[in-house]
Amino acid sequence: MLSHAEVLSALLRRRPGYSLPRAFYVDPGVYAADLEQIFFKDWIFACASAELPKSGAYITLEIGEAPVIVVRGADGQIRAFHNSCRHRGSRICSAAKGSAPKLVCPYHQWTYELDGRLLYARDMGADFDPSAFPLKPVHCRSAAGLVFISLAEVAPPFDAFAHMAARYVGPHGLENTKVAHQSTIVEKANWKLVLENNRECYHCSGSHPSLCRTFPDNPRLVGSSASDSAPEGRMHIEKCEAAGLPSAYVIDPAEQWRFVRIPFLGKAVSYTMDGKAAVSKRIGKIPMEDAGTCLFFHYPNTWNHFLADQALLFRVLPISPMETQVTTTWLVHQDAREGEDYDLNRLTEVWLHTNDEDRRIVEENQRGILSPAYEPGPYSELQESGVVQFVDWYAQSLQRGLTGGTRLAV
Ligand code: 3BY
Ligand code: FES
Ligand code: FE
Repeated sequence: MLSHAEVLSALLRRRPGYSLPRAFYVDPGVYAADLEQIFFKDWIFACASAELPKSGAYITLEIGEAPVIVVRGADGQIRAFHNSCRHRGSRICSAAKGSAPKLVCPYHQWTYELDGRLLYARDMGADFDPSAFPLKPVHCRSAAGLVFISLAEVAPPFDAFAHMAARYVGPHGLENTKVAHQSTIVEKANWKLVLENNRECYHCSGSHPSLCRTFPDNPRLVGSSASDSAPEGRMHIEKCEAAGLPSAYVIDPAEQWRFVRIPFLGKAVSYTMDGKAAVSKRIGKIPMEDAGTCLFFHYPNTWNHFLADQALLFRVLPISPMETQVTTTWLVHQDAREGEDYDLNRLTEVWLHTNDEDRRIVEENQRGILSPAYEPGPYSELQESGVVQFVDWYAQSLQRGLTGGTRLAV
């Protein structure tokens, strides 16, 4: 297990433009540094606000070993708390999601309001002051219906991102959607292999027959940068912007997040086997069926697709150095009726296949990296510039964290 100093030294010695040395994908010391410097500090995508439709609706997630509960209060506000009772520390909610009028600890029934205040604790004596034992809050912000949390003492800035999310995602009206389906899988691979795989389509033609019916695997379209985009991408952006939909490639100055709207192949309008819409009711205020897909990532743990008829949200959470949980959520208009406005199988089949294909790919990637023969290999400049961008962001973030805040050039 590498020490922090050894992780830093390995970072400084890495070869840019090449995959990372083995330790970054397998070592518990690197994993601990990833959690401490990235997952415990940054904004982490938790859920859609549509997953918490009413007061008392909650979801739980674990960031490393930190269990968190995200819950909608009686006042409609979404808040996040450490999912650890102020009595003797028991987890309060164990289900992945649910609904409860109060948060009741299963151990000795200490009972909390949805805003975290301790309401009731039996037989604690006359001088017991419940107000001294509220649930510990976790920073929680929503942007265009996407809920992010941060375990940092002082949360990083959020406003610039929220502003851009309002422009690009706002028109998709996520607040007026509902969950049509959610799938959670565990991939036996380091979380960075899951992200790296997502940031390229070099593998798409060889692995994703269903996705490739509608999704262009042209690297100049997939939105790695603004400058070298393909003509059909530029035309699509012009058409959508003229219709009032922000679509041009935009990336955070720190390169943590990016938005861009790209077209589907040919006449396709959605991720279905025949390319036709999966849901007859469009979401939000999308003015046309062929708006393509708005691609959004926010490191370290989410990428998303916003279409005219659905939104697809992906949440990545590390479980251990070589295990990662991936949750996919399909959102459709809240008034869309299953069986009438959409068929669940048609809506989900392409990405259920694609996720399983990606799981196999990254698991094989992990197995091969465990080989004593593994050494970092070169990324394709044309096909894998998105991977280079992610790995550089990761290296800078980790380096900054390990050196106490100084951002060093990669
Ligand atoms: O999931 C993504 O965002 C991209 C598009 C399809 C596969 N992957 C490269
Ligand atoms: Fe929660 Fe005792 S640990 S009530
Ligand atoms: Fe893939």
